[in-house]
Amino acid sequence: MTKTVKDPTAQIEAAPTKHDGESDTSPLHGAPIKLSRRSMLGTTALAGIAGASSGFVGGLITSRPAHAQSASSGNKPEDYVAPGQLDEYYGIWSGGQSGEVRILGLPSMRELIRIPVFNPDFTIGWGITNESKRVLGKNFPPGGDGHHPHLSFTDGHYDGRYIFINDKANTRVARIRCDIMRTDKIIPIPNAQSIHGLRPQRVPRTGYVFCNAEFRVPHPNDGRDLNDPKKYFTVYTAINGDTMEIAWQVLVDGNLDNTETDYEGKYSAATCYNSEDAVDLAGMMRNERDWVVVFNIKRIEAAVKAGHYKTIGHSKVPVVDGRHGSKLTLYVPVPKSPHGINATPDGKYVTANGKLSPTTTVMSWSKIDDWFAGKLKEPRDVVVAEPQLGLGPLHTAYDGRGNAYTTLFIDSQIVKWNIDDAIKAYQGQKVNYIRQKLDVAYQPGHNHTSMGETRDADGKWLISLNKFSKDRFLPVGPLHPDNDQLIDISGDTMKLVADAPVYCEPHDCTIVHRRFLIDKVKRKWDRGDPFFAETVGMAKRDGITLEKDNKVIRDGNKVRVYMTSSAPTYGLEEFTVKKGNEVTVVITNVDQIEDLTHGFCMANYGINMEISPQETSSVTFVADKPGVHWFYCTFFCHALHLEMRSRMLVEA
Ligand code: K7E
Ligand code: CUA
Repeated sequence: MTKTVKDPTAQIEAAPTKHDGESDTSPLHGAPIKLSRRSMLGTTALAGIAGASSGFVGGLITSRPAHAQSASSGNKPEDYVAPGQLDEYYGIWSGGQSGEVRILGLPSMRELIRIPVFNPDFTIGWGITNESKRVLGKNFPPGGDGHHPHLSFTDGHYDGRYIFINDKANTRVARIRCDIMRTDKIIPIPNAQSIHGLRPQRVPRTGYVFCNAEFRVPHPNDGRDLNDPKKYFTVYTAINGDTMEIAWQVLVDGNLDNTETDYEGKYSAATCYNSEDAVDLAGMMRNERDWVVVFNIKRIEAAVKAGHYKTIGHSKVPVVDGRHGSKLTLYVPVPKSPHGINATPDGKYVTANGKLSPTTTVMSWSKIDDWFAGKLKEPRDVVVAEPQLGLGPLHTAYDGRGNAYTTLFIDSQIVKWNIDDAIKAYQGQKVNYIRQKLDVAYQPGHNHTSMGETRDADGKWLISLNKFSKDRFLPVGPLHPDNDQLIDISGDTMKLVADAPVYCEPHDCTIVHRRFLIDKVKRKWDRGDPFFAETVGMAKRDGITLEKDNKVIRDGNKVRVYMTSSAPTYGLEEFTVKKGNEVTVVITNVDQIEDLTHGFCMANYGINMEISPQETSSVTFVADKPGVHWFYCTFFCHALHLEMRSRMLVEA
């Protein structure tokens, strides 16, 4: 992954946002706030914006020339990581429509590895090996649309156990083990369509993994009520992160978009952009306010325990009713089609970003406590600020020093603002809460600060995940890469440091200081690893010791071929099967040396797999082509790597 040097176009716009004299009193809450002309877009204007085909993006972006000048001053750029040096941070990147997760090093932005999750991958044989098929399931769809990768927590800190990610395309949630950086569970979510928002419980630990079903559908969705949208619903889901079983679901009003959890283990919350229950674009934008749904975890658990739930269709998952009027939920009206929802690392607040409103709504967790305790009258009483930030606020990240950084999709900027000052302004004080606006290239969706979704927010780096790169890179055809920009936020002003093109479309990422992961990551496999335990069990039943035996077991039409790999040879120089045999090849890499990976590719059989040091990998196929088939090692492992090959003889 390449990067460019400092961007001299990085602009610091004089704070605050200009108020150009239009003085509407905000219709959105009681506190009178002067809104600029640009502030509230009417539905008509929004419809124009939402019409992607209208080319609004091209219209709104001022195309800047690429500045590929070198850092001739001799100063090392802030993101410089010398050859042989390790990055300070791991970046956990969603791979978007690729269905994978990518691990980057920060600040260098070097891509380190890819973790296939919902997608087949020929490099390691994901979707080919038996071990990966056990994770993917038998008839796995060809891919997935991952948006939100998040690590597991213990007491609000990353604990280095798991990464969880959603699949919007096929309504699933996956878990990746951090120690081997490999997907170990994928589960479908019942009673739902299109899992979008996802967040692991922070406190006391993960615990639950909360996820949002975005699309409203009939329940059960089996052909009934097809054209009766009033009978469509969606659900909020809590997964047990340890077992990857579904704990419970909550029926909600409206749809669900993004979700977030608190720092006390009491609540989670989700944004809703379609309170109208509409099935068309104009309808979904009709209301000036949609809402944030807050879920009271203890009350939901109690309701499930007391049996106050139903089940839907064939699913046995308890579904409690959290629609309007329920004691389990709180619906906070929030302008307008809110999208990203992000808790502050001090544990006090959660912000919902307006998307179609220039505002972000700041809610207080302790006021949410008060509301559930019956001490507040109106749901809006939990709101403590609603700063006006700019056009198209989507996601907010924090530096742990009281500042927030919100992406402005339409303005193509990141706005830095101060939370306490925004609260004072909401109370009527004359304070300027905007600290800086920085142009990004172009149209940011998510952003993320280093450690910013944990108690350990360190305020060093900010990533802006931009949806468009336009002119920033060499042209590579009509499909452009996205542009992830690295921004130094350690000082008083944000400084753009690097451009990093990425294959589309990583919606989201997390930035983890290496101290939380580096010692958890294994450099070679344990022979007892559960990832291939089932294969080990099969070998045991065949009387095979995987680490030393090279043997062919014939079992009717089934043939099991066990062999070792040790640079530069396989344990067997040949094996013979009959046409039509179902062949399982099991290879154990007995090499002990770190990084000494072998591969197994069967020529003309569409098979490749990786076998890293001390790993056992297996693959099953039907020997349907008679003749000589060489199998060879695909990972360069030795000076005689090309010679690391043997034969499968298939008798006609
Ligand atoms: Cu904003 Cu799917 Cu997180 Cu995209 S979502 S940007
Ligand atoms: Cu083994 Cu190349």
